[in-house]
Amino acid sequence: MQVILANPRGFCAGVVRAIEIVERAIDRYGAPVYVRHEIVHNRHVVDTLRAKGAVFVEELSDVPDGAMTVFSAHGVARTVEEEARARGLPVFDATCPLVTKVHLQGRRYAKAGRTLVMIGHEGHAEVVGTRGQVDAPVLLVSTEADVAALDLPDDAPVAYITQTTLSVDDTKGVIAALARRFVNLVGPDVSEICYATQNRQSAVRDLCKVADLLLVVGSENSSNSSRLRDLGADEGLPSYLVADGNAIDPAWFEGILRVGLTAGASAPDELVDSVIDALRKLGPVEVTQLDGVEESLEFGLPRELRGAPAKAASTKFATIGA
Ligand code: 0CN
Ligand code: SF4
Repeated sequence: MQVILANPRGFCAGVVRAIEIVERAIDRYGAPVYVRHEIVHNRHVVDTLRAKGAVFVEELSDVPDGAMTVFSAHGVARTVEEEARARGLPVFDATCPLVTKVHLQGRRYAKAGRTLVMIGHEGHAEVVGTRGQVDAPVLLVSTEADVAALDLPDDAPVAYITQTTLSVDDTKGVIAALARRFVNLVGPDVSEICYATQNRQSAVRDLCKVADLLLVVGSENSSNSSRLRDLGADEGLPSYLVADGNAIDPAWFEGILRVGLTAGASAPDELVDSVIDALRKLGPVEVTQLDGVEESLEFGLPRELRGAPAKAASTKFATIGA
């Protein structure tokens, strides 16, 4: 069997920064460090950080007074920031700068008097956070049909913003539907939203041309990882989202010669390795990698956490519980 790796794949700059914030906070201030929501949507990352002293909670009310607190990469609503401030909690904000950029866009458009439409998935942490960062109603659409159903006059001044981890193609379709309906529409170009989402999806499209089956390493609740799996399915390949090598079902590979393998932005390389190891148990495997865009973007850490790397920073995300 040939295993062909997509390029780029796996960790993006926002995920690297978010994980490093938790590791360095534990290293500098000691455990426990409370993290509001999964720092990134990957069970192995969460389990590994938990083993080092991170405590994951969904609400700030579960954080004891005075405890060091981290906001996840997906961002939080202003009410959460205000609650933390009112309680005097020491906070490191691991919101990805590209998510913060969307918050700022939303506020700017609302200030200019435009009705805001967010393209995203109801209930996703980033969508909840972004809608809660704008002091104005933010209408939510996921599909072109949702655009048709918006209760707004066609000549209303409208602006759109988007969740960062959507299908780039679907988003283009929804933006086109907005543009067909609203004569006075502004919003960012899809290419400005998130380089990592865009690059991982283009890499999977290339991969689908040379593979018979697609494996995406990532957690079920990871939006960007799920979109990679969807893309494979749309391209007509049997496509599976797998947490790690243990999730491989040998029956999937009967008659398959070329396995395309990628990983979502929140999935550690070690999990990709565990999938390759699992495939080797089925028979001889040759691993190759496609050429792809080189990524060099890095996001700076909060001032208090800069300097020498945390002792823990080189952690390998072992497949805990595997
Ligand atoms: O899997 P993630 O934690 O988040 P989603 O893809 O579900 O949004 O990946 C990091 C992306 C961010 C923010
Ligand atoms: Fe930031 Fe994009 Fe990574 Fe999300 S996927 S953390 S927006 S770089």
